Amino acid sequence: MKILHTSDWHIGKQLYTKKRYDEFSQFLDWMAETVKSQKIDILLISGDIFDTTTPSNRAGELYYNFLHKVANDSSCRHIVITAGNHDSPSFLEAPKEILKFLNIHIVANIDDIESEVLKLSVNDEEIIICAVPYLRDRDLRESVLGESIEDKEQKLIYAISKHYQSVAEYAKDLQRNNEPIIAMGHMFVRGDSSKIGDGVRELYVGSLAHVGVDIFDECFDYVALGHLHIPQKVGGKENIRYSGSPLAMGFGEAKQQKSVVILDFNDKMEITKLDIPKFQHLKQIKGDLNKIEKQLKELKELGQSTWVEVEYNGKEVVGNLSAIIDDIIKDSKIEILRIKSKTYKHKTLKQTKANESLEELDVYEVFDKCLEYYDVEDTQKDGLKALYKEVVTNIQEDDKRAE
Ligand SMILES: [Mn+2]
Repeated sequence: MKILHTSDWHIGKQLYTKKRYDEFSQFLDWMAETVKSQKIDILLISGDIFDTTTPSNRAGELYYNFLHKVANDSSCRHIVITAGNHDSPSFLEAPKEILKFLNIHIVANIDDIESEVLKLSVNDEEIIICAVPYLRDRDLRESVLGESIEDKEQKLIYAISKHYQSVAEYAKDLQRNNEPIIAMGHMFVRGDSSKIGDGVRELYVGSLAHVGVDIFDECFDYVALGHLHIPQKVGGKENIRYSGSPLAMGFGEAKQQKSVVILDFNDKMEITKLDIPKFQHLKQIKGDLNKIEKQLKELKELGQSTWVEVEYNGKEVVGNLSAIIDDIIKDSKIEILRIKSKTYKHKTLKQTKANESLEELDVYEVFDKCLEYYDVEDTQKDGLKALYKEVVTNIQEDDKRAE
């Protein structure tokens, strides 16, 4: 039996104002082809299928076409999809009953343990999948007025580990012939190899509990995690992994080799990583004017279609930076998606370039500007930023589709 583990597709994700449907479409074709050529029996997608709780029609179309293609034209017997923190549980679950006919199993809510634990058969073999979606604080426990952030986090960690324990017990009860058990999850699990600066951590983890790798029962042969975008094992364990996102979700991820995990259950489980091709070159260029010019010229020589983010950090103020850059990249396949300037940022709250708009700033940058505007003391900034992050996360998690 062969299983493919992937996560964090974020279909519909834009880079600044640039839409990426071509890339998503090429990736989904690659994925459908891989499922077929690798003779995958079960496909596991551990959350964050879509980038927002209200995906566009185009994003939805890509997703359903993919599901149809795999269900219709491959050896794949089952697809198991769980919701991540970016997904709308009600949007994912709306077609649940009809998708069941195609052996596509959607778990986005934690109604009861029974619906999270699936016993799937492939030919004459069986396997148990504990399809645990992203666990929201409000789904797990009642909040208590006046509790501190630390209190809240401690209780959440306890509730998450209790949930995984009940799922494990239920799975063990279902076991008849020592069938393998796989758990899925979408969360931040503390281990040694998680790197700071993987993008996700700073953006979303602020208000997510950091559970330890010990919450997973020994009965799990493999834990298929989603949420972090860098492929990695957790706590040095071969069988507890983040598959990582298939596309670079920001310029910070441009250098990473993206991959999926393939599990082959014969006598014992074999784990391999399969690299995903890059469908669009992204490049982050940083430095003073000289460095930026040099790197852009080198990139132009390569002649590849490349999307670029430029970060100017020279000392002197260059008023016509974007004109200089436009001149260098003239007649090339380079597109500049954004020019950031550290130099200006700290000097003024005015627009850093003429066409900078609120749309191009992310919500955190707007808040930073606000803190500067009101001359907030440095000592207060971190606390305020943490609270702000929590508010933003709660808004992102609000299920706009539910009603
Ligand atoms: Mn996530």
